[in-house]
Amino acid sequence: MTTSSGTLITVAPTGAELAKHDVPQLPTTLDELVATAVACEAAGASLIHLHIRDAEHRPTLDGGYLSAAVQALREATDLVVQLSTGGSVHDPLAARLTVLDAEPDSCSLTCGTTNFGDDVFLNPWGFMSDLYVQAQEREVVPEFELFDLGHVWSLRRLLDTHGLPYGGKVHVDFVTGVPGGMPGTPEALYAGVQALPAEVTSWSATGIGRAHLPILAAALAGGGHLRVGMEDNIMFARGQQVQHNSELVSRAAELAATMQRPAMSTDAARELLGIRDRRPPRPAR
Ligand code: KMH
Ligand code: ZN
Repeated sequence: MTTSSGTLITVAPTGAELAKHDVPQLPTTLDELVATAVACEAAGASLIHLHIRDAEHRPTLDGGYLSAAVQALREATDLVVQLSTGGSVHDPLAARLTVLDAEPDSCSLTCGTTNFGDDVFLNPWGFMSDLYVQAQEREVVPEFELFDLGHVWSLRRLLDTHGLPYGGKVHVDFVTGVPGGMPGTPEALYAGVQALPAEVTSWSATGIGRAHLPILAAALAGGGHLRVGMEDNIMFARGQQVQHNSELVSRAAELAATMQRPAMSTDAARELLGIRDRRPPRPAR
């Protein structure tokens, strides 16, 4: 794994856990998502990790909603569009596999079951394996979500069993600080980084809640990339809620620039991740 000169900034704007009535500024409608994506791209994001909500703002895996979002974001931005296959803890495994029908550029692939607060986020081997193979067949690049150290070994098993993902790159994202997963500490993050298989070409990290800033700083210091967004953290500072995802992206981009690894372009992100270019032809913006 070589340390990249730029920083991939992923924005995860919505997630499946927060309720719109609790956090009204959470982008849940298609118009809000598109406006968020445009602002976050301008602020330095190159990849968007998407959970989609229905007309009642509830998490949905409905193919119509997912396809509409993928298409709208491709038309409005150059961002790499990644759909969550994790969904919400209540989504059945079979429905989570259908996410690929919406033809995203990338999909999340969590490498193991984890306790998730009072719930269980289910990712048995058979599901991971099916998702991996279907993503290969559909030329969708998986991002391996590692919530715990043991997930690194499940990634090893996926690579040994099925070979490299489509595009030949292996990008992982450490999701730290979920109650039940690895703690959001630099020590835990670096233990995971040190255990990564040699095939891994890049890694990013995010810290849930209070772990947001320590993990952001540790990821930058350790040569990793960044994920930010209201899916993971809604506090910008003590007593100050995030009003727009772009605030988090801007701050991450400023820190990355200070660390001499400025936010990378969407083209550089596509190359880093081995993404097939599905962008529609259009006049230069
Ligand atoms: N909502 C969590 C249960 C993913 O997007 O792949 C799972 C999650 C991971 O957010
Ligand atoms: Zn997610």
